[in-house]
Amino acid sequence: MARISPEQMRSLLKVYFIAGSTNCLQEPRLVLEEAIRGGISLFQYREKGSNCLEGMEKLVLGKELQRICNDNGIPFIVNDDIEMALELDADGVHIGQEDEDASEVRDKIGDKILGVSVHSHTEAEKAKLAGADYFGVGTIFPTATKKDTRAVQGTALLEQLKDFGIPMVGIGGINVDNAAVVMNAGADGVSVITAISHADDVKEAAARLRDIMY
Ligand code: TZP
Ligand code: MG
Repeated sequence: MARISPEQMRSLLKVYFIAGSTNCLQEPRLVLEEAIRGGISLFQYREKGSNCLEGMEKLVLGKELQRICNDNGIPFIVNDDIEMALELDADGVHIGQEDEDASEVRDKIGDKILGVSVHSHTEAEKAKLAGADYFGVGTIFPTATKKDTRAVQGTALLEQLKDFGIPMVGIGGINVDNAAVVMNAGADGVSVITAISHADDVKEAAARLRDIMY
């Protein structure tokens, strides 16, 4: 398989749902199925936080969520855990600045999708050189989901990184009320945890985000 094209990547980033067991108010499989019915374009398995699954349990849930994605034609991305991504033969990985070096990760995963979180022009330059397929840009708005986030930076960095020509997705506190602001600043899509996983109606929440993106 060849590397994903920027055009394909941009369309996958539109409604990028990220979740693990600790984010979901209902059974994670049900949440993912509903989110897919609502129209998400990409899914990231991010098993983090207190009481998150580890070891075999983490792997088993990953396999189940991956199967749901595969059955529905939604690419499955793994957060941080390169070993697990390789073991599952996931479609890609997403790493932050505190994780393994992006160039090394690119070497390990071959042509799989590589997403890198960036918080500055310098980090973006490095990620581009390492072969990132997309940038995760944030934290855009305040969020309660990730306790160790960098400073909230609004949409300014999205504007600054447009010229890199690398597909970009915004992250952090994004919901139906502010998603359009993120898109207007130059993002190709929005990545959300709470806006979908905590919604009373998960399918409708995903569908409403999708409506904004298209
Ligand atoms: N990285 C920066 S903010 C964030 C991550 C993983 C959490 C986003 O979660 P939410 O609930 O969509 O604000
Ligand atoms: Mg990470």
